[in-house]
Amino acid sequence: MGKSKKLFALIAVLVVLAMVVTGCGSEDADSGDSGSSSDLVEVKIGVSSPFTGDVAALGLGIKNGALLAISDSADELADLGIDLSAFAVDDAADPKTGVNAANQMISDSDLVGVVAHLNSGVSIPTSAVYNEAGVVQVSPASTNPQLTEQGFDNVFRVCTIDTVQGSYAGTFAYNELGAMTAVVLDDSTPYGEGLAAEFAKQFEAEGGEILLAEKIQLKDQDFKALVTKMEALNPDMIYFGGMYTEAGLVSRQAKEAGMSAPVMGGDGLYTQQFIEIGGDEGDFSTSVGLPLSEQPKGQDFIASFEDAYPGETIEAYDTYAYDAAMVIIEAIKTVVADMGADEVTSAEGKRAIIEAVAATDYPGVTGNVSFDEKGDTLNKAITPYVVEGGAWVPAE
Ligand code: ABU
Repeated sequence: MGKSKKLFALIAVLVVLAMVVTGCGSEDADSGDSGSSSDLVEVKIGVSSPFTGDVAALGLGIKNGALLAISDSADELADLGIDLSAFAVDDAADPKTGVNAANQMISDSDLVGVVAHLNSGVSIPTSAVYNEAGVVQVSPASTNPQLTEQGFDNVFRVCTIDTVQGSYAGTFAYNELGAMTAVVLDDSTPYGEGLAAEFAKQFEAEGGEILLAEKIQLKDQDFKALVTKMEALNPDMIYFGGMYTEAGLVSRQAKEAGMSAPVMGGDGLYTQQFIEIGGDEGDFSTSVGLPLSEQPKGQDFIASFEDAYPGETIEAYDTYAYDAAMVIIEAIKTVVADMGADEVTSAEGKRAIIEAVAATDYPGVTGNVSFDEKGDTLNKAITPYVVEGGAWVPAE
């Protein structure tokens, strides 16, 4: 697709989507520019993540990435007889809202797969809905191991898991940062609890000492009592299992109280928003995969993204959402070749899409995408980052 044509198509998608999301909450959004679609088979890919709320920066990035992939592929799919569009629904990072979003998407018989969700606490309960409906779920960002341990053969993810990320962080904190003691906090979500536990296990295995382990709750804002408790223990590090809003507030309030220990967390902190909220110079995070500039097709993605979303920031999971959508799109192409366009939205076609995704061997933006028998990516790269000069930079 030519540059201006692609931009026009994407703008059309976003206009429809904006009307829909700000209006009744969700609807399908035509993302193709294939002219008359009356002779084409309508096929939809669901996209669901938080478009609103405390973690919307990462969630909107997922929407951006997935819609870009759908827009980039619309012409090629039209040539194959498919009118490809997105069905985007806000999950608000909330399990119940997420299950409603999943039910809303699967009620459309044209839907053949979903790029969903950001939060493990949403991906895990919704996976049963997608499994029952026989549609493929590819999460770009949910890293809790439980998601792919339920025996659902339709569930995949293009991000690695928190056993990999948490143990990497434990070793990095002890061996590379020289932290001997840590306070470990988590936000009581499946992601936060799991990541913090993996960090603590590895940190202790390396020889580190956990001085205190505490839970906070999502939307907590006042951490003064917790900071007083942490300050008395004088830890070398505060490890935070959770997302950037609460982590940024913990960092700010700890520094305001005079603590020098850096905050470190996982991919949930890897956004400029963490720094805007209160993350400080010398704080650390890990995130899955390689830095964007080192991703195999990262430069191409940056160029496409800047065309499509001028002035917007590329967030941690945009390229993962792009690859998640492309994996589904590649599977649709396989099914068209094997069964014909008319069969793509049949139960057999949707089953064949699941099987094609399981067999994925795709050179994505983030690297080669392929899955193990559980549906987890074989790309297990983790990168550490540090806040330096007011931005996250690789810490290696
Ligand atoms: N992996 C970061 C996004 C949060 C989650 O997995 O719940």
